[in-house]
Amino acid sequence: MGLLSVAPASLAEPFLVHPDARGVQRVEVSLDSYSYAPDHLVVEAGRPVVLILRNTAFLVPHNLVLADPQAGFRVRQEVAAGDSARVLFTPRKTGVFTFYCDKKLLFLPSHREQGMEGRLEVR
Ligand SMILES: [Cu+2]
Repeated sequence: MGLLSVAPASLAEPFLVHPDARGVQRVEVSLDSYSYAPDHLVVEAGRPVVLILRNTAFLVPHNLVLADPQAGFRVRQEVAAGDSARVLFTPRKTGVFTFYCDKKLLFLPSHREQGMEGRLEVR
């Protein structure tokens, strides 16, 4: 186990989401405790994006919050442990936007504070 190393999430390659034949940019994102994979998505502005969120954690509910109404996002999607959910939006503005999980148990740091954060890069 000690010999295997995994790159920290923040060093992962940006994941380029390619539009399908209908122009939809569909990507599956895994939610685990406490990370997203991939955690750096690159999409094009003006085309619909579909995020398929899969919570692969054991027992721990997670969510994805991506809020910037001017840019076309007003996402707040809960995903129960072992469950999946689908989110659809069309980014209108280019830029780099942060998404995160705001779950938190009393007295414990939030999931975001434990590293559950990612970036949506709109080109
Ligand atoms: Cu979480």
